[in-house]
Amino acid sequence: MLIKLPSTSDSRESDVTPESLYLSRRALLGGSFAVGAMAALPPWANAADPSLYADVEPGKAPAWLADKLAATRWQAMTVKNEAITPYKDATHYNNFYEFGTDKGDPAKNAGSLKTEPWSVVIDGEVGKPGRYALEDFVKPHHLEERIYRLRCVEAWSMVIPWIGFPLADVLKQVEPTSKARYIRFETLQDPQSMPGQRSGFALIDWPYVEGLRLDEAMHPLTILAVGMYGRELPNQNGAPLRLVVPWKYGFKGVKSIVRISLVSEQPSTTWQSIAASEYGFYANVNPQVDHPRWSQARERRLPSGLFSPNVRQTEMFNGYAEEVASLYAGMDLRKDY
Ligand SMILES: Nc1nc2c(c(=O)[nH]1)N[C@H]1C(S)=C(S)[C@@H](COP(=O)(O)O)O[C@H]1N2
Ligand SMILES: [Mo]
Repeated sequence: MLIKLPSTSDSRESDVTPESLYLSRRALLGGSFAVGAMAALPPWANAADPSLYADVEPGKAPAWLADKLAATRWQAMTVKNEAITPYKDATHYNNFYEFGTDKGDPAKNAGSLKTEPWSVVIDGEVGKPGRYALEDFVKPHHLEERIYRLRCVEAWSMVIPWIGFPLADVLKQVEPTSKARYIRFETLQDPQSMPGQRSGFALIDWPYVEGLRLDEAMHPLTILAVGMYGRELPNQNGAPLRLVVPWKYGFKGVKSIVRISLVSEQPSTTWQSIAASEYGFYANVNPQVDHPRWSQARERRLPSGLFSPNVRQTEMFNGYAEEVASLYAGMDLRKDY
């Protein structure tokens, strides 16, 4: 993203799912389910059937995950009056530089990522450090569907139905010490399966690292995702475990996590260390603070094409200001971008 300006999309117009179509599909589905605690549910949101996502490629989750996915609390949170981005776009327009820098590269190349077995290390300032098999790591948590906006710093956006659980639930279990003030995440480093780590794209000092302040990590909107569109995560979207922080630019959402460390100092993160003047640690979506090379006031909502660019105003904190603005009370968001 350092080297690319926002460009017109390579998505096809035929991919467009008009919102009216999506909503009517939804209205056809009956049933009832528990009301989400975080947001009032829209009247059509009474369905709990992942088959409502059109054109989703069937997944092949391991049995333990398939069982958990089936028991997801659907639409625990949603986005009102905005269509979900078609699965095709969400899985073929990606940033995952470990698999190449073109938007289509991750879909083409991420098949080489081996997600089983997978383990996650928890270390640093915690009472209960350890290495967990993914199954044991996910097992204690009830999965929820969280439909969130995703706003990339490159000024495009999507609406994605993630499936995951609050990061706060994990943190409470591992018992951060009083010295823990930040959390640091690391992506897998495996040049054998990740061609981008072998290539000459030397800007990135692998592995990809991201971080949050502890209160941001504990916020109920912050989740670890294991699925999307009713199925497990496709490799190109960060299987088998990725971070989703909906009020921040997409690059905070580190993929294919192998290590979570509680630390006392603000970690040095991948994009910040490449270009600190362009990509900050906070990276809160903010239409008033432009990127040095382009405006952040607007965004292209995918799918978008030359003839229907689908441009919309970017919202403060990506539309989650009511929930998260208090985390930044008294801070100068121009300085702490
Ligand atoms: N490990 C890793 N995580 C990453 C990236 C990456 O290149 N490597 N790209 C980030 C960026 S810039 C964005 S916008 C989102 C894109 O997520 P998506 O492809 O699932 O839409 O992933 C983020 N997580
Ligand atoms: Mo991004």
